[in-house]
Amino acid sequence: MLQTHVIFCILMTGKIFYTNGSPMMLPPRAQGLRTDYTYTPGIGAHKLHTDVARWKDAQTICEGEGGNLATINSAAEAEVIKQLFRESPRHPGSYHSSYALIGFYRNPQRNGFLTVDGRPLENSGYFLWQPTEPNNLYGGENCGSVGSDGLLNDIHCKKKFAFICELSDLNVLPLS
Ligand SMILES: [Ca+2]
Ligand SMILES: [Ca+2]
Repeated sequence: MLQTHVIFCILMTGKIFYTNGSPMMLPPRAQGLRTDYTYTPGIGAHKLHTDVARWKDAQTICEGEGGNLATINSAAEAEVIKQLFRESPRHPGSYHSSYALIGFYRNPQRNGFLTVDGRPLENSGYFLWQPTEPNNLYGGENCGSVGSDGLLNDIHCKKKFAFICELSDLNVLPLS
């Protein structure tokens, strides 16, 4: 019976949902989770906002949802993000719909980039750039983005793009 229920959930949702790293076979609503995020076992909870914003405003919106602009920590997480682009390819008002803002920025003190938790981007587990990036085009590309190809690009902080939020582990737990 349990097995039947599990298969039913996978067929209905296309995803296996989880909290706290443990398998969970009920959809987010039944677990008190936000339903506007995509939950991927072992990777995290992500949402592609197609209502465009500047990087700083995007980070504020993500914080309001209990997370941050996303940090990509693995090639598997990049695949999750590529899928979000496939599901929502059009971002009205975006400077470029092939990009979404994520949680890294140019280190103001030194060369290189930091993730939103203040650590070097190189420590995130994933730092594959698009060819010729980061190029700091016109000298003002101090904010981080990911392309629909799952590769990184530095872009201008004042231009508006779609953006990807990621919930921290604690905020993936059911609301009490
Ligand atoms: Ca992540
Ligand atoms: Ca660039």
